[in-house]
Amino acid sequence: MISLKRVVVVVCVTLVMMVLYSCSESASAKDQMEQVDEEQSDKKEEEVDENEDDGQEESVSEKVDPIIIEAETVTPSDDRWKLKTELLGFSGSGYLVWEGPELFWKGTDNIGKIGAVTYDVAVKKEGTYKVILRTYIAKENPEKPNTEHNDTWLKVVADDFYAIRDASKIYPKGTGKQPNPKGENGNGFFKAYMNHNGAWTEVIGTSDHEFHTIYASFDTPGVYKVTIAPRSNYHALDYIKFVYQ
Ligand SMILES: [Ca+2]
Repeated sequence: MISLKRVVVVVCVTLVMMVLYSCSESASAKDQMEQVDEEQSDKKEEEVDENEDDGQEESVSEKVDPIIIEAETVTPSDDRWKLKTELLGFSGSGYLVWEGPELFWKGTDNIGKIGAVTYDVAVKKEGTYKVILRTYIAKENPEKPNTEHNDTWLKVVADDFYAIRDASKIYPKGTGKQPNPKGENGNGFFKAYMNHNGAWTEVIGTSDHEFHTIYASFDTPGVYKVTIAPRSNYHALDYIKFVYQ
């Protein structure tokens, strides 16, 4: 006859084994779930890493920030340049407007000799940059709303300073290079003009009736000079911008 004590021992041992097996199975299932979670997590991290890699590659090899020089950061020596803030939408702390006489210099050799303002341009990466002026026709002319008060003399001291329209490449007189633009130019200055009334615009080009886009190329990083000088009066200048090509 089996003693009660023996029955109790057997039952207890059986129960302990069942609990242990259950725990083992549970632990195993938990391990598997954790493994799945880790794999999914790893996959997500890989996806994130790939995205980050894409961004880093672009930022290192492709992205060169535009260089922006606010016109008002230099105080012109000629006080006929006025610092203004009336035309909303300007950048920085304002813009410059020439309120002296118009200086077209037709048939003379005086381009850039009155009212010139020179700025430093810090070029961190060598290469070619599109040169833009952000400007505004700041005086209404109902008969010629887009072709008056719309140009400024512009010179960049660079390894190459030129303008392009399709296959045409031109240089300002005074650089020793040809061909030259149509209309006035000289002493290394282009006539930089736009034809957009009523808004700030970054569109700027040169050569009369055959708009050429202006570029400057720098062979090495360094600090270069860009000079603007008044041509039309009331051609408001917000900033000069160099856009890496
Ligand atoms: Ca400005």
